[in-house]
Amino acid sequence: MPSDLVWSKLQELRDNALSAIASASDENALTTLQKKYLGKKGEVQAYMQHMKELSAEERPKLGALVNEVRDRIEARFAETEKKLADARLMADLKLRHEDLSLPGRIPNRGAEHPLQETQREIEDIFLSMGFEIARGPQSEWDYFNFEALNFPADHPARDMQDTLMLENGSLLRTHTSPVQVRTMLCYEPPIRIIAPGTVYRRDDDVTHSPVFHQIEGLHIEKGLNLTHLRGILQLFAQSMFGKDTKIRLRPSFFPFTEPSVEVDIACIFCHQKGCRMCKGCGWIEILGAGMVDPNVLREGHIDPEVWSGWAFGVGIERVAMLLHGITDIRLFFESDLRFLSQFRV
Ligand code: 2U9
Repeated sequence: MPSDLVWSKLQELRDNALSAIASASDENALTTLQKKYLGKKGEVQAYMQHMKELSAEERPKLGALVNEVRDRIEARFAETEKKLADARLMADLKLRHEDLSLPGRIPNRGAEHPLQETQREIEDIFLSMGFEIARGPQSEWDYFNFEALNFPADHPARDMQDTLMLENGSLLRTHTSPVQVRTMLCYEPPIRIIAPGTVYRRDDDVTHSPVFHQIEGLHIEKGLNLTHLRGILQLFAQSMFGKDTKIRLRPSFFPFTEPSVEVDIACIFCHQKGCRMCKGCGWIEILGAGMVDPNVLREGHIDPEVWSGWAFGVGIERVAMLLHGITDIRLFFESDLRFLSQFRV
């Protein structure tokens, strides 16, 4: 074929192909056309056959022209493919009666429960000071919950009025302290742990729930005294309630600590001017603590002549109630979205 004829035939092929592709009615027709024009045995490729009929200087020109025609056809395929896909989507949407001009439905966003958030914040403070998290069972033996913790046999907490007993002779732990007893028995000192978890007591009013949550801490090391306890609890109170928070230690009594203290923070609501939250006295109780009783260390196979320890216990609900100004503990357990959605960040 003379070269002029090759050029014009090739251009004709290009124009035919471009208009055939543009008017393809669906994706199947498009596949057929793709094979017809761009397949290995397709019409564009066939022009390469004419190479040998051409002179040496015409050959690269034909090559370039064939490439250009193929690129144009490929581009038209891509455009048409997208046009057909969009049209199919629109048709589908029409069939499903979807109106894209309607405003979207915003899904309900979840959030961390305020108790979970408070627990995590307390954990983070102690983790940053080198404490590790320890956990244990919620059904416990009397030994780990009371006996090892120096509770006398006739202590009222051991009574069924105060503790939920299970049928197999075990009980629902009334504090997370059994976790510390188990840790002392399993690990050599020094020990630096916090024990967060659910605990159970026969209590039910606006500030007490039969199921609540605690974090207890235990630090056993040589030479510890009440000033170490005070320092750590001061840091805890400042991290939790603000860097200017003052604390105060008052003498108290727990069977497992000697001496025992109750720890107050200067009222975060009235700054000690006196209000309903601090009952006018300027201080709010947040936790109990003390030096671990030598009897308790001995139960944990730790020699009180060599090691000393301090411990504390804090109610997570109590901290969360103070942080958010909540006066009824039951709100935490009712799963009412009007309450919970207020904590979304
Ligand atoms: C071991 C030794 C000592 C943990 C302690 C308290 C004081 C305390 C209460 C706070 C509010 C319980 O949730 S609450 O009602 N806890 O006052 N807890 S010292 O002492 C321990 C624990 C384990 C082996």
